[in-house]
Amino acid sequence: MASKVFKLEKSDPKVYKLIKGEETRQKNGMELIASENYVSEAVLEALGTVFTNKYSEGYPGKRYYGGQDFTDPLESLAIERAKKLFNCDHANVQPLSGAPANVAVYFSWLEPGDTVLGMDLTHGGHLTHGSPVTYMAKLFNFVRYKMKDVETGEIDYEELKKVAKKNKAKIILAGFSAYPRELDYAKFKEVADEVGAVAMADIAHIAGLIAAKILKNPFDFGFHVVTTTTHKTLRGPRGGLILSKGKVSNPLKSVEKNIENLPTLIDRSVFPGFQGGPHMNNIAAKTVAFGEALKPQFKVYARQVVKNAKAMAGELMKQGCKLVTNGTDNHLMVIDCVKSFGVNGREVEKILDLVGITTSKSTIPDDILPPYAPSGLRLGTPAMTTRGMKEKEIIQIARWIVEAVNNRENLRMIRRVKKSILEMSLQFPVPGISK
Ligand code: DSN
Repeated sequence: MASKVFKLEKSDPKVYKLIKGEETRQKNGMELIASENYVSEAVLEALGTVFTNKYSEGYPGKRYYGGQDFTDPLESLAIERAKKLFNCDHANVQPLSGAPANVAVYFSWLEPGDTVLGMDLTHGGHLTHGSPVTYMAKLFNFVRYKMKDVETGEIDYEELKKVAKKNKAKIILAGFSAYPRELDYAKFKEVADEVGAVAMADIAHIAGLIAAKILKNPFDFGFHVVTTTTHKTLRGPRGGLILSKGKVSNPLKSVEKNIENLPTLIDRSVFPGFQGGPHMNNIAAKTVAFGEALKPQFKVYARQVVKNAKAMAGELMKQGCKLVTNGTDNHLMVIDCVKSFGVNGREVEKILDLVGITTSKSTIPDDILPPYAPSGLRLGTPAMTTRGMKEKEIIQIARWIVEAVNNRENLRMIRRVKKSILEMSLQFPVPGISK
């Protein structure tokens, strides 16, 4: 790796300088964005290889270009590892990221105007689950479900069933990007069965926790399709993945539209339906990450992510913060900043940037403030756990967060917190970045 960067320093010093700047930013600060993580050096190495040069439209053994001696076994290995990790019949490793993965599933099963039932954005759902600002919302009819009780996070399953029946939903989508609790997959599946819909889960945030068997796997409850990104708790390169149950057949031949054929319908939807050539360097890096997630150490990591999140949530509440659902069962939590600090999430994000803690603002359930300056702030522990932090450090970080925000007008205090953050950050190196 070092020699490649050295060459870049000569050939394009401007880009080199930006890469070095980002390295320093990552090394000197703390990453608490719930959807981010640090990949291993092995994943980074696989990403920067000559596989980036190769076109491989199609699937292993069935390509539209020659020269697939090494891409075919690579993609097959990725598929096998993904199936083993998530216990399913098929894996499509080609989606470029989470949004394209979700869209490819919609196109595999829906006709224009069909209904998808997804979680409300302010209650923790994702843009691709039907936000009116997405193109998908122009094509399909997205209806929402919410939590029944924002103090516990319990979903309103009765309402969900009613809405699914009324709208003849074709996909029931369980998944989120800012919900701190476990979902009751059995209840989602029951509704899907009752209305004859596909049961789909978007596990982008919690894939690593599910692969490590720390959280429940939707496939154990009869789900048909699961989508995910590969770069969050799963700790791989940026990318998407679609997992499914059913019969796997030749993706070059069309098949009848039924639930049994979902794996093939999805393959055909990803390519040629939606995407062109897969990014084989990215698939190489995904394969390495899947291999890492299959190792016993990954289970230890994933368990610590959740322990750390619970410790952080507990300490924040002890310090007087109001958290959405009053805690967490996974890797993330959402602070109601207006109730906790009297300022919105954007302001808190900015204050924390000043001291070297990176976070992301977030809406809270039925937020009355707009998404760009919402009431909440989302925090997560996957990245700092990768750097080796345990409860002791995480509790200290929670204290610094509250200290910095409560003393935001006091420059001396802000400088002091920043110094402490830098000192602790340097004790926990980022993989792939020298000390
Ligand atoms: N942008 C991701 C997140 O932060 O949750 C989801 O796509």
